[in-house]
Amino acid sequence: MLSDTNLTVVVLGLGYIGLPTAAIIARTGAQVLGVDVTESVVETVNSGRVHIEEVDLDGLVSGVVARGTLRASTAIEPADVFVIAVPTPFDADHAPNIGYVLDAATTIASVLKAGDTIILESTSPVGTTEKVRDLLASLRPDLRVPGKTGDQADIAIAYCPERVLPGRILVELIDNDRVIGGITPRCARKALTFYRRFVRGACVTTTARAAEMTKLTENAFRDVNIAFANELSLIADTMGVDVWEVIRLANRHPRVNILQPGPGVGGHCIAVDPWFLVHAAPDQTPLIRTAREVNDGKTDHVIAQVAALVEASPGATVACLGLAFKANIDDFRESPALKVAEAVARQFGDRVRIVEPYAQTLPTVLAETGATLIDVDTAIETCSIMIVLVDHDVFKSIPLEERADKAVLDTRGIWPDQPRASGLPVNATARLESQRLAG
Ligand code: SAJ
Repeated sequence: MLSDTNLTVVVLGLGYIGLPTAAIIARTGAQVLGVDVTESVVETVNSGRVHIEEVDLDGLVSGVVARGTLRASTAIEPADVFVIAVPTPFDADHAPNIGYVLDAATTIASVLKAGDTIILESTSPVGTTEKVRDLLASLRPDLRVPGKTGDQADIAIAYCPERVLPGRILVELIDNDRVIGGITPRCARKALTFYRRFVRGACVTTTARAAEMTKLTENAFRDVNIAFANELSLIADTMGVDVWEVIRLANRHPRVNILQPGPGVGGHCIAVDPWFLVHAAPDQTPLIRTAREVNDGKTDHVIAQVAALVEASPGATVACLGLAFKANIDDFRESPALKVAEAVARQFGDRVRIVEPYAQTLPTVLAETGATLIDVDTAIETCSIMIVLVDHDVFKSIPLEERADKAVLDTRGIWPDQPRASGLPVNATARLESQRLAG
């Protein structure tokens, strides 16, 4: 890994990817400025603290801020390298919204100079990096942009998607292989030099369009495979078979590797990015679209299962275990657990208790439903129905004797030993004793 303490870097967007990336680059000795539109984020970072939960990030940020290699601001400054790590959400019709990327490029244009490198990391529809190039060309006609003027260009522009897993971001930012797509091969080589400062994994160069599609492909692959597992869980319910056992057994085949069913797919990537492909090629994406629908449909299916369970036990209190989109993180974006909890709380109000060790208060959507936030011990003491929505370690460790008499809907398969009642979906592992529960 190379180091050059004279290098100046601006990272635009201090979120789940931008802040860890900025901190890791700052650790190499480069002078890093993190730019964010939210004043409170800038203040938090400048005081050496973090606004997001991620393993070891707090120590790293406080260290580089104390050393003076990381600062934050709402205003951009000139730099050698600009890294764009802003959100790319989708609109109501699933059309990708690259407005924040184009805003970031506009901001960069105001300080851009010959010799600079611009790297887009945000998950983006194919062609976005070229749009950034075109925007910069129109805003800065004094600079020669790549791919428009033969081999000669004053700036380099590349696309390099992140592929880190929340909870392992600092490790994976360094160890994962990176795909670096240049507008031209020269742009790719320029970006490669930058990533070699802090990436231990292989850095593979390609075109910007191929790199953009690679990122979308990775997440669509995962979504389609989770949809397969979720579809299996519905089939297994119909057949009266334990889906987790079937998957465990099928995975003993040397070339079968089925993922896990759950209450649906959440997070800001896998539940979102496949739509970028569907939107761009609607006639060529029946499989990817169906996978999205299967995974979203699984959430509706779980909501109906929970409603049936709660309705069958008048007066019983129900604990929803978890709101996060996956285990052991505090991220609730696109979370199927949150959607289930919200639907159940809207229907059953103050009979609903929420257990989420990663939340200090209830999210707004739950705040006025009558549901309350309690800890796991109180849930064990007071709730006769338990809905497992997230496989947090703290839930996995609840022994059978503390839950044997509960009616359980385990959407994550964390309690394979839970006794179950006849008449309920086998994969709900639910034990329904409505008379006693009602009492
Ligand atoms: N899930 C299942 N069953 C599984 C695996 C996951 O239901 O077998 C669910 C999770 O519970 C969660 C959702 O899918 O709701 C997504 O979780 P995840 O762990 O698959 O992915 P993310 O969103 O945390 O991170 C993903 C990763 N992408 C891939 O694995 C292809 C990560 O490497 C990417 O960097 C990240 O998306 C991103 O930013 O795109």
